[in-house]
Amino acid sequence: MQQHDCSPLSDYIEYPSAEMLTRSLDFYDEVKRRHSVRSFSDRPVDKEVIENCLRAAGTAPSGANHQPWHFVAVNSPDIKKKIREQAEIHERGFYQGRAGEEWLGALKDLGTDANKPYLEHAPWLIAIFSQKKGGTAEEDKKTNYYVHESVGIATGILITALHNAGLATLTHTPKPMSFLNQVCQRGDNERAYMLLIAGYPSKDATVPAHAQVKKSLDDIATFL
Ligand code: IYR
Repeated sequence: MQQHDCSPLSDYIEYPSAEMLTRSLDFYDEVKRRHSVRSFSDRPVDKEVIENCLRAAGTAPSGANHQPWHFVAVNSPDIKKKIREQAEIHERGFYQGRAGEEWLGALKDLGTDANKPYLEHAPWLIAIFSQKKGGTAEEDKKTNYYVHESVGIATGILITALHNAGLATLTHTPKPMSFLNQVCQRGDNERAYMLLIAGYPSKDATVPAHAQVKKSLDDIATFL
């Protein structure tokens, strides 16, 4: 290995193999209770919880450790209203034809439509931005690598951290999403990647039957 500054891996924890097995199963049991929710309560959620979940997301591996992401956590009712207005304009275009028949057919079992009341009801909207350039310091203009993969991993950790904290989430990708740059005051060096809705589910929240059908291990994995 090339000479580089480093320190010992001091926070690694090895579990006895029986514990490793139970931990792997416990984690599966925990994450399989995560469902995308489309009906949120307006109950407030502490900013500190969101901050900790964002810290967790920020630990994600990334190309050359450039951490090519920025998260805008929106709690302001005014900004949430603006996001809802813009998103619904785009969603109406999508559902009224832009999506095409095949795509709309694929969404039928989820029961989605252009109305997005949760964008105002939920306490937190987290707009996730990716950065094509940046490097490790804000002012750097270095090329970032594997940006999509890196931001995707960070988003996955964020969703898992929010679920672990006891919050429901929904991934939302209105198309186009560029209005988020303007509403969230992010420059054109950043690209809106996803909008994550987070909060308590409403009492009458449901999970579509279609969303509960997960492929079996045999379907998703091969061991060689
Ligand atoms: N963005 C739209 C449509 C939509 C698309 C996919 I792919 C989904 O899995 C769910 C919805 C909406 O939010 O309604």
